Amino acid sequence: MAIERIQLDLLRLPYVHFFETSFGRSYDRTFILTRVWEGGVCGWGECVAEEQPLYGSETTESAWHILKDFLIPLVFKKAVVEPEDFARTAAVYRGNRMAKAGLELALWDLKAKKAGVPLRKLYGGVYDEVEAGVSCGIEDSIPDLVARIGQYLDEGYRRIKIKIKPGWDANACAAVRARYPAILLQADANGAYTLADKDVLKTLDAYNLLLVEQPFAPYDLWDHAKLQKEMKTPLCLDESILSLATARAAVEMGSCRIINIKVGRVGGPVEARAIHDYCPAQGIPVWCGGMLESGVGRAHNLHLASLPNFKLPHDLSASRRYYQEDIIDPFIELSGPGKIRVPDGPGIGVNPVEERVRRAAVRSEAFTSPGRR
Ligand code: OSB
Ligand code: MG
Repeated sequence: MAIERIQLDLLRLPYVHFFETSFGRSYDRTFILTRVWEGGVCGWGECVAEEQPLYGSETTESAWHILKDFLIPLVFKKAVVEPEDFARTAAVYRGNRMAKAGLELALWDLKAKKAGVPLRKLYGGVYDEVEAGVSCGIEDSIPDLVARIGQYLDEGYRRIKIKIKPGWDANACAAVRARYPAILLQADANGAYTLADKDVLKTLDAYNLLLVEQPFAPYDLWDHAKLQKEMKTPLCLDESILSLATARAAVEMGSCRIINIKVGRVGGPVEARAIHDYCPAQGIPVWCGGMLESGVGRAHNLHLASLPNFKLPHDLSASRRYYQEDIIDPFIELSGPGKIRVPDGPGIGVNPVEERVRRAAVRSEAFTSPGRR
């Protein structure tokens, strides 16, 4: 058998509430939805590249180009169907990990659907429910942030992450801690600091944070190691971890004590799995990060997060925390206080609604295997 057809859709979905990080504020999400067909079965994936190259170097347009001109032709030319074969074959091309992951994810959904099992079963996942968490952007004021966190706690979330940047860091942590002394709290800087800010970062030790995520730039493993030596709070790396090789370098250097795994950032589930499997023997817990995915990407994250070394609460929230009308049916919801069930049906276990996909699409293109038609 071989993949017969692949479709890309560029979608734009408005957020329920703006999302601001140290990179800036955004009001909607543009991303690529991927689909692969074999024998009438369709697998779905999502490419998490964003409109601007702020978090990572890829963009929706660079990913579209890499998918259209390199990865999709490769799938057809080599008759690749198995996701593991795709990962190996696509490795001839450097970087462009989000583009690669977008296609590999669709092949995993297809594989699980053909086998008639939830994707979690193929991965060897052990949890049928995972720990949720909500990532709170920078707000107009500290009271706004405290109020918004109160709203999420009322909805049942138990672990809160706040975005920090110079000028919105210790003050934000202090205010949130004063109001909610007992919640699970962590902070994410998205690389907004340098070693010159060491003293401010060290004051974050006072707020009993689960972790501080990515204080310095992605390539700065060495300065992260210097900071970790002087901080009690575990550092967690996100943007820095692009592969098993960078994970190993970070761990061996002492740059972090926790790793955030994002399937898009590391190039797909095969590489994510390799990092997940390497970490336990090093004493490094991992958790599943998010990229404000639609329900397709988030369902994929839920299945991945069912693997055994995902030990800390994730950036996995309900559909409505992000979007008024998620593209999937049913929506993802909290299944109990601070928990989300991994969907049970075959594959990712949620169904994109064609009509909503069409309404959100700004561009679509289908590719057919040259051997067919
Ligand atoms: O750094 O974790 C991050 C969103 C976009 C880009 C980077 C990050 C994030 C988030 C959102 O924090 C987490 C989520 O999807 O819930
Ligand atoms: Mg992060």
